[in-house]
Amino acid sequence: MPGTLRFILGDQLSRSISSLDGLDPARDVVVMAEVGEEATYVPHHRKKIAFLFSAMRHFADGLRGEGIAIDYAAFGEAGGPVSLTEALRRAVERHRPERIVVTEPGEWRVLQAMADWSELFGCPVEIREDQRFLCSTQDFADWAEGRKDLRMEFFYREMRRRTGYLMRGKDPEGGAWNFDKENRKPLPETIAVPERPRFAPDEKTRRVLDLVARDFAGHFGDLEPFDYPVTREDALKALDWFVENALPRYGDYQDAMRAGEPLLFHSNLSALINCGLLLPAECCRRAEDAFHAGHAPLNAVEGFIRQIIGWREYVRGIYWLKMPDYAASNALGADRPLPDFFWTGETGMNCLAQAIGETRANAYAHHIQRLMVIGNFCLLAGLDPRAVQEWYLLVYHDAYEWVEMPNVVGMILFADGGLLASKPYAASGAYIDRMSDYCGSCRYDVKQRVGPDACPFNPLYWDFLARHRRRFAGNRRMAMMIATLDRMDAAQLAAMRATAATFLASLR
Ligand code: FAD
Ligand code: DLZ
Ligand code: SF4
Repeated sequence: MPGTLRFILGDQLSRSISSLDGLDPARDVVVMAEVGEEATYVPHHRKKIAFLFSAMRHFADGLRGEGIAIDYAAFGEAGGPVSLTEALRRAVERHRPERIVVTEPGEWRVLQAMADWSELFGCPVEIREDQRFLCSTQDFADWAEGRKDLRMEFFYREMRRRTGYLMRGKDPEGGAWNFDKENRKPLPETIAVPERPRFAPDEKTRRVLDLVARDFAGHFGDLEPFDYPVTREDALKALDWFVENALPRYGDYQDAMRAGEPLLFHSNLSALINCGLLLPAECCRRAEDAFHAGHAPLNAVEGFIRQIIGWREYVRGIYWLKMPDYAASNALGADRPLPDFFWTGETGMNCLAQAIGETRANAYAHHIQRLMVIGNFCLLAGLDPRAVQEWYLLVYHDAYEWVEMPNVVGMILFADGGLLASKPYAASGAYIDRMSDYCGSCRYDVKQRVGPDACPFNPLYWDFLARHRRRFAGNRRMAMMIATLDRMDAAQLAAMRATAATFLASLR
């Protein structure tokens, strides 16, 4: 008797995924497919493709080990499917199921494709909620309904109450919801960064690395060395390592940067959470336990939990609330193409060379590098939001549109006109100098604002404010900066704007 086809996407690698609920091993078949369309709709970083293909293969083998029938299309098999829809069509032909079950996808374009599946295959398709998220898209829409202000902080408090993390009855642990002010320390030279565990590729991963080297040679980024976890077991080890070794200092140095240290005290768990090898709830619970055991301080644990039940859930809510129009947002009318150095990392600006170089090498940069170095540059230089979205979506191992787009459109570019951020995250070189050791070995001088040796962030910052003065004049959170701009000597401002123009004209 025909059973149910259960289609699992590459970022749905959780044993508890809703599409596997009620699976009958005697009748059902799980379908998974490595397809060119997903790997190339943007040309993803080679490490990201290798990570996902390998994690998919390990996950499928885990299910096989439970006696579950798997229909798995490996990439590059002769006549293999090129798209998710094509993969499913072939599986339907092979198995003639009575229905198809999927979990809602992370991207709007894939949900659009799913909407056609039932008619296309002549078979009922059930799209189930993704219960790995702690707030459903409907709950988010209900929360947003009728609110003028959709700030993350209000949403986050609701989520703390709802999950009970770090709560003492009705009150937040420590008497405050947010310890962000305690999470902005520069990292003193005397503090060493702990060595990370490396997960050496097994045979299965080696085969995937060969495949990616052969078939995705033109894609961005270094493939080797590859040492990221690809199994649930290793993902749990990575979580344990983080909680034990890095979480205690995560809070204090969350915003810090140091040359040659891509991870500092960050978790590097985002790709594991986003593809399903770790669940957001279990990461929060482990961090909370570390707080109660006296192993990690409140500013660290609150900061970590806020990123996950606050920012992560919030950006997903915004994405589904505002798509499809959100993708085209461009409130500041930015249109400059991406400079070449976004691909090569070759620029005299040491902070950008470090952040982009590490992105190339690792498919990873931590939040402050993404936000205050690369993002800040994109904002001040007026880079085209569509090009910036595509870049962030393809270069990071944790990038899917639901999380990348609001961070780019709303957080770094202010392209949604202030829906997500109450003011643009714009900063001059002084911020980067305070939070990093990058400036000391830069060819530019962070103290100068005019001329060929001036740190480009300085003239770009004032040029940005001057360009958008009218828009920001009414924003109370920008009042101080606008007042400083207005007090500035006209000749000095003109000289800075000329320096900015010369710099921008030099970008290729
Ligand atoms: P940690 O600092 O250890 O944080 C813990 C966890 O919190 C992360 O693993 C992640 O799951 C979550 N988190 C933290 N900040 C955010 C945030 N702003 N939005 C959503 N989740 C968050 N994150 C992605 O997962 N995918 C993306 O494609 C992505 N694109 C980004 C683009 C830009 C322009 C910016 C500014 C941020 C982006 N982020 C993205 C958020 C954040 O930078 C990464 O989640 C983080 O750097 C991942 O490293 P980590 O696991 O070491 O994070
Ligand atoms: C990112 C990605 C890549 C590179 N490859 C595949 C794939 O071959 N098969 C698959 O099922 N999923 C892949 N993914 C993840 C999808 O792009 C992701 O599921 C959608 O973007 C929806 O979030
Ligand atoms: Fe970056 Fe300016 Fe510092 Fe150079 S001087 S590292 S460009 S902030």
